[in-house]
Amino acid sequence: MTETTAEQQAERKAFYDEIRTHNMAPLWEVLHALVAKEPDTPVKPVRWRYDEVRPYVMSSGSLITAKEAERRVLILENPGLPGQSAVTQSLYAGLQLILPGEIAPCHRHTQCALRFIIEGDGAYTAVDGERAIMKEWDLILTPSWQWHDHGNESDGPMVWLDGLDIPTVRFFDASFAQQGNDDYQLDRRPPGDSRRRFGSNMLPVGFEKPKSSPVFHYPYADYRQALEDMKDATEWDPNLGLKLEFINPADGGPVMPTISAFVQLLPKGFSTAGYRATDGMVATVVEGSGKARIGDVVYDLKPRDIFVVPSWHKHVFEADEDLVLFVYSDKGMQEKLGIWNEQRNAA
Ligand code: GTQ
Repeated sequence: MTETTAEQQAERKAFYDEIRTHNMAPLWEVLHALVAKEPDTPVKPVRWRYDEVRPYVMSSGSLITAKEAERRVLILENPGLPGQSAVTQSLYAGLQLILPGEIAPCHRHTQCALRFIIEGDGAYTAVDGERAIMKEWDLILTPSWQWHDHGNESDGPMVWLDGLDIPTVRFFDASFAQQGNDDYQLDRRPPGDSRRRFGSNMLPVGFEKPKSSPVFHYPYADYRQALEDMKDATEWDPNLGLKLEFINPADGGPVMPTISAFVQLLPKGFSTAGYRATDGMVATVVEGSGKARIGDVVYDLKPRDIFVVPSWHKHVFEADEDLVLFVYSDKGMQEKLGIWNEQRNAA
């Protein structure tokens, strides 16, 4: 180690001040923070208990209409990223409420979105002229630049988890958005049309491969059955239990370029080996109960609770009963960029 004298320090500081006026800065002062030995995220583990936040979601219903708000959503903000409307560095999460008889008017944007239904049954999201009637635990996609509106013709409130790539699109300064001329779109295809066309693992020859999955509705009944069927036939992955990815059938890749979505089953009594990966995850409990240990933090888990596992945070999931989690992350985006990493069996 060479010693720096007070004189040298003063000389350097004067130099830094001088070059600052030319919008320059010395790399050597920040090199190791910029090019970190391993991920060092400001994102914090956090958990929202649904029982605690539901009253606020419901109260928002009497503050403003869905139509006036355009989207009546309470943002789930990571406490490590205050004021940024971000749940991880790349992703956004929110709880959207739509009451009986309400509509959330038609718009489109470059941001990709997924909806994961937390409560209620029978409201719809229309995507490019096709309605998906949503049930509890269904996954709905509204890919980049597709017209979408939501409406509730059921007789109860509907609440869903919105997962968007808002921070990613902001990072690239690539946001465009438009309002529809009308509040809702005309039905151009019957409900279920996309699933019937594209959900059988077949595509028309010559079909131009879409960037996002053309199957924009993944009903719980179907994917839950897939988990159940694989449960008996599968060797459990010690790190992941049984984790399935929702895919774009056109290329086997993530459902949307910026957002990957998964469902994970851990059988009663199962405890995962310590695991970490560079994709920070947002998870919600669908069924069962158990614990998530994320570093030193322990969350007991109940259905509808939502929690964040930040990038490169060692975590263990324990299932007290068969535990089903829905998870979304930026894994596919990182893989595309060649920077995704994992550590299995992390002590
Ligand atoms: O439903 O289109 O939570 O545009 C944030 C932005 C939902 C939506 C959000 C949006 C939407």
